[in-house]
Amino acid sequence: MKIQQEQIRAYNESHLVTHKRKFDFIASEISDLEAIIQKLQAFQIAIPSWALGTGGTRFGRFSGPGEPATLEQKIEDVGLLHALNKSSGAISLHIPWDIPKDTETIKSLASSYGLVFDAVNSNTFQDQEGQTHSYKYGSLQHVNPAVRQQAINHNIDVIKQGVSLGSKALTVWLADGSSFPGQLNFREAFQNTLQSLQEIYKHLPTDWKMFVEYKCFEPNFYSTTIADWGQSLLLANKLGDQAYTLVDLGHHLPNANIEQIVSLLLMEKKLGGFHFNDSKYADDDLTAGSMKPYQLFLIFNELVEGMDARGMDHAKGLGWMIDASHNLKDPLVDLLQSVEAIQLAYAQALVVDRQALRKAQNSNDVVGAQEILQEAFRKDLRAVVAEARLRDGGSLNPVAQFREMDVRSKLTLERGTNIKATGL
Ligand code: AOS
Ligand code: ZN
Ligand code: ZN
Repeated sequence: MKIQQEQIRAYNESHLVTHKRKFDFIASEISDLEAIIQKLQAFQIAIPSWALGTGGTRFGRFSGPGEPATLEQKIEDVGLLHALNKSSGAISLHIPWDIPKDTETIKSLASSYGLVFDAVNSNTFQDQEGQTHSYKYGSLQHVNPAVRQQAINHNIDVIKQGVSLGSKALTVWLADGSSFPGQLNFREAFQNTLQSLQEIYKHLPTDWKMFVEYKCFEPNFYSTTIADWGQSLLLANKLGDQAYTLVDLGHHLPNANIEQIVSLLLMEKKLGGFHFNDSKYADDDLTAGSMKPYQLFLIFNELVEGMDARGMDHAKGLGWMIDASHNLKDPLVDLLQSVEAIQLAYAQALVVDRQALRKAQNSNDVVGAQEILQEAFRKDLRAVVAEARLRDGGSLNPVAQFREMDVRSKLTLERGTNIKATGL
């Protein structure tokens, strides 16, 4: 199904008076609001193809109705999100969960919804049917060179698929590591991983990036071979200018200061991008901003500050992606909530009085600095984000409109129930 522009216009029409009242109020409090709205309009966040169906946990999976079963339907789903929020204009594919049979048809389907293809993701954390070697004991780190070669070949294949789709980046996330002390020679595992990545790197087109994702634990419980930003940065530095660190917000040990990590990676020109999500415990993959909205704001505060300092285009400089898993909520509604939360954090970071903050920092005014940040964080900027959407032809309230239109029931009528989407 497609959401018609007329349906969005009609919805907005009936909510315009309330919106205007809220917007005019907040507008009177913010200087250079027009520039902020334009930045919000330009900002796009990629939707992961694996988050469009119900993920499940290791204890079970409860299918949701009307889930997408094919790549075409996943693209249709992202098209629905983008029609409503005008900020989800890209999709990130996971191969081999998504294999485009006919790239040209897939590309034109995507562009009919105004979508492009963001980073492609390789998968060497599962065995695929017909595969010669198993990844049970790792992939790019494996003690057996033949297994490493198989994983390298897969990544090269993913790059090729990505090139034909118009992607510009490869995201490598490895489950490689060990679950018991003594199982692995850390140094050898790291060096094998580096050499394997170097081989893959040679096959990157010159206008491509390689994102090296890190994760502190899981599925391995003793060591992960790329466990933290230090290890990822070490690899990215050794690989070269096209390699970057990817920060997934859920991949840190408890209470890690992610905003500081972000700031330093940006300083080193090694921040590739994000997998946005939120968590209470570990890699919970919950809705962005649902647990620690202040942290999300502080991360954006560093991004705006660091990118402005280097004259980077906020909208284009990094890979902005969501990585989420849904068990309870409708995946599409949850993704709308995530995008909204990310945009809100970005908007809040844009209204920080940077000059005053610099002044407070340089005069060791601890209270002043805190007040400046919290002043921005506590502003209700929802109407500003809504205004940016409105100007782009999106819905004033994507979540409410999705529910009001009962989009899921319509998808269920078309697709049926009890579908197992490929992927998580
Ligand atoms: C896994 O924990 C990572 O977040 C990866 O980004 C992974 O590829 C993605 O979650 C899909 O499995
Ligand atoms: Zn991730
Ligand atoms: Zn993860």
